Amino acid sequence: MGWAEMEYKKINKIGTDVEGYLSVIESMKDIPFEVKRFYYIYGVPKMRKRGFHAHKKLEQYLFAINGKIRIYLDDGNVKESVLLSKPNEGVFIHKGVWREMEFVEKNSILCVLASHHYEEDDYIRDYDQFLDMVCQGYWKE
Ligand code: T46
Repeated sequence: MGWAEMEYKKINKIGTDVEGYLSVIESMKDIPFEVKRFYYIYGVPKMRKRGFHAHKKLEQYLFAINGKIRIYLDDGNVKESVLLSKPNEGVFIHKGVWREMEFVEKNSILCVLASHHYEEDDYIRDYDQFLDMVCQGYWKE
């Protein structure tokens, strides 16, 4: 199991096939940050990719409430992918990770819990700039 898959996280699932299920995610319990923003991405054509960026400080938890979405992650050294295919599984993405999201099935819906409000200045949308920042140790603690 690689680093990206280690960030793969099952969400609890309460209920049965008879009455249906309820899943819950609580800040600072199930995910290691206070949620400041929630957004969702939908209506994306099949096999279309989005993302192509990293974040300076933003941390996020992604889950597919419907359909199948492959998340490609790259920390500048290691590349991995995780398929989100159930409403009760998600992936935590640290700051400093390049991401691409491929909408494998039509009608897939990607939900995102985010640690900060929207700031365009937090985005690194140039891959070479991202690699330079990794080399310079921008995200080293
Ligand atoms: C990420 C992946 C998983 C806003 O105005 N407010 C927001 O909160 C967001 C997220 C986006 N926007 C605007 C900015 C762009 O004009 O919506 C437009 C589409 O955003 P973007 O091209 O960044 O969308 P994705 O799907 O490539 O990336 C999004 C998030 O932006 C990003 O933080 O990690 O989902």
